[in-house]
Amino acid sequence: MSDEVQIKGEQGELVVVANRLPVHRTDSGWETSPGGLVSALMPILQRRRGVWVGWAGTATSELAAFTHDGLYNVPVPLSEEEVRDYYEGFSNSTLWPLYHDACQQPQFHRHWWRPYVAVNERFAEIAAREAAPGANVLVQDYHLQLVPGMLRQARPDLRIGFFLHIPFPPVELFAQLPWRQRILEGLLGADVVGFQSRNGAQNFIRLVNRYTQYRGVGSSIDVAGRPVQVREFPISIDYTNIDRLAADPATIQRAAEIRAELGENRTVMLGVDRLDYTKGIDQRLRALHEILRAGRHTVRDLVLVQVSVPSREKVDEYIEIRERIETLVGHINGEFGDVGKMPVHYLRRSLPLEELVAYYVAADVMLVTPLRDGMNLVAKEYCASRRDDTGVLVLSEFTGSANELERAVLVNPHDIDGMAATIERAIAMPRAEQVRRMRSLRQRVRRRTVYDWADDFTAVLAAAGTGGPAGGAVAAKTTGEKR
Ligand code: GDG
Repeated sequence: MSDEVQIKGEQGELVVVANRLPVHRTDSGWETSPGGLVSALMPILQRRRGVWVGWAGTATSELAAFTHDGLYNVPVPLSEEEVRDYYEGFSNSTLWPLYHDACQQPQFHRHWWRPYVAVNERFAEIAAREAAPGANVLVQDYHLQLVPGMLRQARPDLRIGFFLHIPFPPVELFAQLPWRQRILEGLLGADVVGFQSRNGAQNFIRLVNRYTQYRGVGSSIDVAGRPVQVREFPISIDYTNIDRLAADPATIQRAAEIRAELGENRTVMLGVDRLDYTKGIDQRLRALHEILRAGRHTVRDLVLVQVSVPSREKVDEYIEIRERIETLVGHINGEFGDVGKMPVHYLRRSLPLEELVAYYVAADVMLVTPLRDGMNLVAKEYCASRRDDTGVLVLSEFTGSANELERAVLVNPHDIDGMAATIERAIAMPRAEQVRRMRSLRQRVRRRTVYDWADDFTAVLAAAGTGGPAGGAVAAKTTGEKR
């Protein structure tokens, strides 16, 4: 550990504010949580006296700040009621469905809004306390949209960036939100507001023009003389890490075992998602049902492995979607399965990353069919794992990834028959076409990694606000080299 590492009690030059800390508790203590965002931000955080402010993931009163892996973690305490109202309620039953095209009915409750405000205030207060004079603060995601405004009021000296990982909805949908103006003004506290796609950025500017007193010109909004940059920063993956795992002999061996277990001559299809109603898992299963029902494919030549990671299990809509998916799986297996051969293998658990990559390597066809998704990293990880340039990515046109991965086979997940026909086309795709497409997809993913995302965001932030071009040292590249 270098001597630049944050020392307890010292304020941070770069502060990340996110719903969750980048660590989780295991029997042997804290462990860094896997994920591209954490790996991308870690190098700059460790170099720049970084602080991460976030919830530890369980309802607690106070938990002392601690250093782990060279990063100073400041836990934000949440009570059980706050977890229910701010997290499961307003964040995941109001904002999450509303921002995903209202593909489930968003619920509007004043008794969720008030805790959302109170918890945002707590995050902002702690961030204000932990940030050094003139520090850069990166606020993450829909749970904390009021934090930029609150922080700006408390600490006008800070340079504040906000990034939304999920879609930002069109005017007609966002307009339903009773607290729409407060959310827009909260976000306008930032110097840079980042979205996954141009659409999200444009929706935001339109909404600001319609529902606030401020006006946007091009990609900049004038907030009482203070310019706010609004831009898209499409997030990506740690390509090198996935590519390296896919090349590992142990992964290749494991992929061969998976294929042997599933049956060498079957087309292996794969789905990997959090168990969420936005991911289109039930639509995907219904398309498979159609394919088997039509009789052109049978359980002997086709298999789907569906990995579903448990998520937000206390929220009603998540309990319902789980039941719906499990009923469908049972239905398809009951109707089309045979002793020792099932069309759907349903794994409701999180796999270790090495195992997940082995599944990517084993799969002939990857099914990524969300009804709406900010980006979707699974699609990019599949491409990064296909070192021999084979494999077909079937990708919903309603994902952020579809903006970049043009050579995927695009589908509309609402159109079950259309999706069934497209999946059949993917199954039958000649190897030469697979290779042409996958080569281009891999190149796209390799060219822009999560490190580029972090570099771009921090560079725009450093040039924004009070500091002028590259005023804050965060403009320094996250890594000396491209990863
Ligand atoms: C949100 C936005 C946006 C999945 N199963 C396992 C596992 N995973 C990992 C994947 C991937 C990540 O989880 C999922 O990322 P996605 O992007 O697909 O989806 P969300 O969780 O909804 O993420 C999304 C993202 O934020 C980033 O901005 O792209 O649009 O909704 O990395 O690999 N990892 C392991 N085992 C599993 O079983 N280890």
